[in-house]
Amino acid sequence: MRFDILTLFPGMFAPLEESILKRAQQAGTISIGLHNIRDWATDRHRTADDAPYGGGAGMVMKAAPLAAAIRAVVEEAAPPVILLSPDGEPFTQALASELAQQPWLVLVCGHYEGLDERVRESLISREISIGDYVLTGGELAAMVVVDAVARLVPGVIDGESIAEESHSDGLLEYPHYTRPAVWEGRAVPAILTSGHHGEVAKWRRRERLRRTLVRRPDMLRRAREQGLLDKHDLAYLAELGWEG
Ligand code: 4FV
Repeated sequence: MRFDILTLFPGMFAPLEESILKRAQQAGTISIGLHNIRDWATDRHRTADDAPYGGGAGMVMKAAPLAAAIRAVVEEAAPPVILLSPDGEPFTQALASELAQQPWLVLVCGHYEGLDERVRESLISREISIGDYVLTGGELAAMVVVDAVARLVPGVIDGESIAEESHSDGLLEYPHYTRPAVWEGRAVPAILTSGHHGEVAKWRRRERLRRTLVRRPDMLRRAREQGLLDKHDLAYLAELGWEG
């Protein structure tokens, strides 16, 4: 899978050169291209932003350099051109899974007050928000999207660890433990050292239900509506006092 990122601050993307994403790039499973929008500014000062028409604080990213950058990167193809912005559709695990089916994504990082609306209208095919708060720029949001999508690309991390993780199937994750068996007087739940794999799986499912009930009851309602809870789940949740 290919990611192309358009930004005024290509130096902000070092986190994508570490750990799992670094290995995935070395293996050729994913590739990431960084493009400095300012390289497409044609004036002597390479200006990529200007004062807003109608007045007001802050600066707006100029249409021409950004449009030229997008057209240069997508060439004749038509990959999704995604703007990271607080006005976009909420980014979720489901959306990450959908995007991971794409062979190529182009991500546009806004900065300052945002982009000239005419670029948005003419060249942006989708807008995604990573949360209802305002960042100084779309760069961190772009890295969040690349990280969450790239790890779902087959071969980047082993499928088993994706299967039962939070949000993968509407529930939060079960708790994890590793050696030592007792740490500061806190013991690992005995079931996990019992060797009864069936019982361990049952315990983990119940932990996922209990934690989701305590922390995100909204997700439980959605999981039930989506038919993700079986009769054992519903019986256990009733035991926990869940009225549904
Ligand atoms: C953002 C978000 C975000 C808004 C103005 C960049 C900033 C500046 N992007 N999810 N929340 N972007 O706050 O994606 O241009």
